[in-house]
Amino acid sequence: MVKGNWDEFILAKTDNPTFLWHQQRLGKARRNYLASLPGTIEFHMSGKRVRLFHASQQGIYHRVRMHASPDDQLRMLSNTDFTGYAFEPDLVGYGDIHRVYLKSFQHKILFNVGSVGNPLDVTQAAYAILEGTYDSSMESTFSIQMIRVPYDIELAIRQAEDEGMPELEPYATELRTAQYRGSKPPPQ
Ligand SMILES: [Mn+2]
Repeated sequence: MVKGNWDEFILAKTDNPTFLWHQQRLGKARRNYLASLPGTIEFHMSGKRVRLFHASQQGIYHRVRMHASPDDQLRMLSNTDFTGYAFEPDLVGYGDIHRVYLKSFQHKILFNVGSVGNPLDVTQAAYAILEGTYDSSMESTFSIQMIRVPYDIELAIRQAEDEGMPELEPYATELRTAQYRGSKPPPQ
């Protein structure tokens, strides 16, 4: 697991009743766990150098969208003070935007794993599986699977309602429509 923007937001000292509700629900042990998460994870797999982070090479709050310029997307594979300079990734995987995509560049790949609990492209949970020889610098077969899983969205909404989760309506609408509460309808 890597640290995301909400993992940090949710830990901040606050008077906001929604944040306080979530902090209380998480409890101390989980909050400590979130605070301990790394910003990046790096490993070799089948001869590829893989880096994972939440939002971008700049940090957990710097967002790079699916339709960002190719230059901005290619920069996702560069090194910064946030990523450190010891590793030069061939592949970068990230989250943050809740939309699945994969983009190939010369010798490099950028992919987004989407979101399990709040997908904003298709109303199905999303995740990726990287398959290859872990911790190996030797070139061999490698794959990235993008997986979509239909699930009982109405049950998830009912459970949140039963627990008294604040701001239920926008959450329910996001789960039902895969459309972010802050965004305009997508172009047809
Ligand atoms: Mn995020």
